[in-house]
Amino acid sequence: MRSTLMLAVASALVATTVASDAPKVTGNPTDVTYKAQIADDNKNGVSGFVEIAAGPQGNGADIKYQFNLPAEGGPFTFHIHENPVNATGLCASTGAHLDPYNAGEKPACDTTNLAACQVGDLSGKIGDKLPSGGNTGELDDAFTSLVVGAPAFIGNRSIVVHASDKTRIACANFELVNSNGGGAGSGGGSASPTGGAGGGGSATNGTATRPSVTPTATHTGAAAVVSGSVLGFLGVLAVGAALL
Ligand SMILES: *[C@@H]1O[C@H](CO)[C@@H](O)[C@H](O)[C@H]1NC(C)=O
Ligand SMILES: *[C@@H]1O[C@H](CO)[C@@H](O)[C@H](O)[C@H]1NC(C)=O
Ligand SMILES: *[C@@H]1O[C@H](CO)[C@@H](O)[C@H](O)[C@H]1NC(C)=O
Ligand SMILES: [Cu+2]
Repeated sequence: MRSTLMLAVASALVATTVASDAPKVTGNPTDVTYKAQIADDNKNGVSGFVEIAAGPQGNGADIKYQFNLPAEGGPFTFHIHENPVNATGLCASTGAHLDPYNAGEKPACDTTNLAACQVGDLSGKIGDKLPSGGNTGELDDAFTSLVVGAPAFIGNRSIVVHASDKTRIACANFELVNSNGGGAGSGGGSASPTGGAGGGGSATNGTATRPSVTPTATHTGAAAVVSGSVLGFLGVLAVGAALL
């Protein structure tokens, strides 16, 4: 009987997370840039960054990435995850992929129908996993928001790089690196940190010292989603039990 109740509650839950296409974003502010810079001391040999600014006339976003990836463990994927890295520096703290429209991980992102992909599935949208070594690229994405408060807003979230077994091998929080033509002032000079990524992000105002990232967690985005739903499920069960 209990399992019947659980089934009923489970199907009710499933019904509440219907996927919808991501809407195209307009009105992105053209004077802000967010950057997620992998810390210099990454223990898995990952370096690089992802930088996001508005697309033309504020339509969509221009996503630039540059990674140097380790010899082993590839090919690699990278995503925008929904939460920032917390004070522990553990990439596990970033939660699941940014997926405000509930695309889910299955079916995999289809590059001919990007609106149906998880907003944060950047390597899925690119259509290729990244090989070892240097990777530089750019993605014009219609669905990424730079508007604070929007469901697909990325400014308070993070980038996670995964090995082929989905281990989270690097992560970094997005930070505002340019705003409102503060322009000539801080930061501009470091737009393309080449090679050694020296200096440790001293360009950012007041945010240069982030917790060092120690990505030891091995659970995947899928696992994070599952545990999230299980928690929700338990919550509903508790409510259900209380009603009975
Ligand atoms: C940070 O996230 C980790 C991994 O999810 C979690 O174990 C830890 O309790 C969190 N710490 C804080 C301070 O939120
Ligand atoms: C990030 O911002 C979005 C939109 O403003 C908000 O819905 C979300 O709760 C925020 N997430 C975190 C972890 O602060
Ligand atoms: C950093 O930015 C804050 C507001 O964003 C400002 O109050 C502060 O003076 C800035 N600090 C430096 C060192 O520029
Ligand atoms: Cu991910």
